[in-house]
Amino acid sequence: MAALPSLCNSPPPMESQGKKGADPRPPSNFTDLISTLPLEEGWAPLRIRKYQGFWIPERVLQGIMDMQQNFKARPDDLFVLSYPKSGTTWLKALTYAIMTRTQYPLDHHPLLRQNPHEFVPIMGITYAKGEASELEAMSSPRILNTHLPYSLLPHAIKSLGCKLIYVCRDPKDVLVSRFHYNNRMRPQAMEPIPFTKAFEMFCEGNCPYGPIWEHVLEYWEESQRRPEKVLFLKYEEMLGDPPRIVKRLAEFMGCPFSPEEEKEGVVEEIIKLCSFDKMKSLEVNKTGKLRPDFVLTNDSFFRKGGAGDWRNHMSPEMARKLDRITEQKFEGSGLTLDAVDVEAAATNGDVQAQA
Ligand code: PPS
Repeated sequence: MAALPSLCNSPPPMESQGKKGADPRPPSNFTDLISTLPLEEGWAPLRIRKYQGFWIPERVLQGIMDMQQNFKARPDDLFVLSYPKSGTTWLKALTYAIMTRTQYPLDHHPLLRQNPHEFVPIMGITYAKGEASELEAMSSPRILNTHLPYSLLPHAIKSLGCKLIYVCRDPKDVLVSRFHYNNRMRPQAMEPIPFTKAFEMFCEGNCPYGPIWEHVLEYWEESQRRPEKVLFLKYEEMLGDPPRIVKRLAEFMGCPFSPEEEKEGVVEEIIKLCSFDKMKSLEVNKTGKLRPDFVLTNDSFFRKGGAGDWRNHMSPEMARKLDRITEQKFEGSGLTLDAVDVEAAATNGDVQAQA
């Protein structure tokens, strides 16, 4: 296999990175400010607070404020960004597999033993835990993740011109995914959130990291301004043509597939390794947990996959209402969410994530 450019040569997996345990630096104290921010409790057990225009989970807010002030970006950092439940886990697996493809045989890859979130840390949570030193201990090039909108990213990420990859998804499926994920977080004694209530909160923008439309638009506009630095992907396009997206990702990351790799089927191997069915079937993703204190097991990241599950949750009127909001918000931006493709595929049943 041909030698790869530097970005793809040397990222060690998280398993060998950094020390475990709390950061000796005390996290900055922002609690007074946080208690004054507007609060939404409808997604209990999550509490979300409106901070700089977006609803951020309270449990990570202090970490995010700390990160905004103190995160030290490196020019070769790569960021995986998304509105939650839009395909983050998949994109993490793909970028990590692409970047490390010459270090590990794909049939013995670390992604077969650990969840993708372990290789691409969620920065806000790391800061909230007081473990920022773990990020500093990672060797370059790092792949890092946050659900923050573009306007709330630490300034250094923008000023250093780091590469950003954003994935968006049909808001109707994002809502359905969030609805199930959130209900799994609830203790048994708590009634599930009724879907109609989740729908209302989502439409109002009162949803973790919402409003979704502003979140998506900020990255879309930045991708139009700086296409060489910001890659904007759609989950439905990833489902529709994984080889094209995987090649596009590798090019953007600075480590395109060589003709030999393409001939050897490396692209297809990566797609298979990161596919929904493969990831869901792995023991670590059936029973494992990201951290002992995390309430959910890893299987909560692999629910159903695919596009169109909103049909099983929403009336046509609800879907039309949500689509209308999306159209109005995106009007004039040049962004569409390929409703036609999804519609067409949905008439033949849901579009399923590839095996
Ligand atoms: S999170 O919690 O924000 O990181 O969640 P996120 O990964 O963004 O979104 C979860 C949804 O993505 C689906 N998923 C996948 N789809 C296709 N291929 C792969 N490999 C994959 N991995 C996860 C997952 O099933 C969630 O969607 P729903 O609709 O709930 O099934």
